[in-house]
Amino acid sequence: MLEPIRKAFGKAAALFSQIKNAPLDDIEEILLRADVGTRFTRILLESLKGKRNDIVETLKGDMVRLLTVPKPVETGIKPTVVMVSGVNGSGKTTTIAKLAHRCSEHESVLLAGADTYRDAANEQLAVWAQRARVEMIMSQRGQDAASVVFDALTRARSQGIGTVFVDTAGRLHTRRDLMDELVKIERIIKKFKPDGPDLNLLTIDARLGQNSITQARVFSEAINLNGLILTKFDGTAKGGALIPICNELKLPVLYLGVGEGLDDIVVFEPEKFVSMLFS
Ligand SMILES: Nc1nc2c(ncn2[C@@H]2O[C@H](COP(=O)(O)OP(=O)(O)O)[C@@H](O)[C@H]2O)c(=O)[nH]1
Ligand SMILES: [Mg+2]
Repeated sequence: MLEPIRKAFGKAAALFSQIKNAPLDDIEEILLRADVGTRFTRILLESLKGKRNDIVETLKGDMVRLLTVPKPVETGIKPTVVMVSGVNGSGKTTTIAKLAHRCSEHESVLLAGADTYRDAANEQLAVWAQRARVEMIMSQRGQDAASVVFDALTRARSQGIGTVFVDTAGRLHTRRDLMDELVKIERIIKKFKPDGPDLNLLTIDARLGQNSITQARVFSEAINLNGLILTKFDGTAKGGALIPICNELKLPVLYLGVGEGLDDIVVFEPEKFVSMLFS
């Protein structure tokens, strides 16, 4: 894999690579330190009992199995709609810029700036839109977020745009009004796409590890999420937390954010991920 990605995995890999030749007690401690969590550490250790030689291979196989959650199937009906939610600072806007940049290599892209809550949110997205060379629908602070999405989808349909990315305001589960706004945005999207957004994604700061699960659950109860993006994977050793996160939420991890630049995102593939952890 590419050097920057190898570097991004550095901290997590430094931990997992110690597993080779380690006794079971040490493996347990390493898994816990990697934030695999007690439940899944127990599951993983169970199948290592009595094994001598193929410990790493067994563990890798089990981890791949635990990280494999079916991914959403896109309908192919244009425009493809990608909605991104998550708490403040979890990396929504940056992630949209990265995905839009990738996507714009093969089709037209429109960004909907539906974060109408925070000052300067639109300006930030606009800077990214320029860098990624994609179109954007701006909004005013305080404007109805759902109406921005409506405008974006109307324009996308009339202009035959390939993919629309919807950037939303960061919110905490304590803010009921903001959670309601997400539900409303989802409803507007359903007027254009009866099944809802093709990708309904939640960004999670990987540095939070398992602590992100409670927060994430509030989102998954309000809207129909179908995928996760773990951001800021660079600079965390908590790579093991992906196992409890995707299993507790029953959602696949689709991408990992590995830096602040436009190209710093990788498609999540369980086999590759696990082999990077042990490299
Ligand atoms: N190191 C690192 N920083 C990231 C990543 N994704 C986002 N960030 C940073 O996290 C901060 C918040 O990101 P932003 O996209 O504004 O979050 P939002 O509030 O959810 O829209 C910014 O400083 C980003 O540069 C990532 O994958 N790695
Ligand atoms: Mg933002």
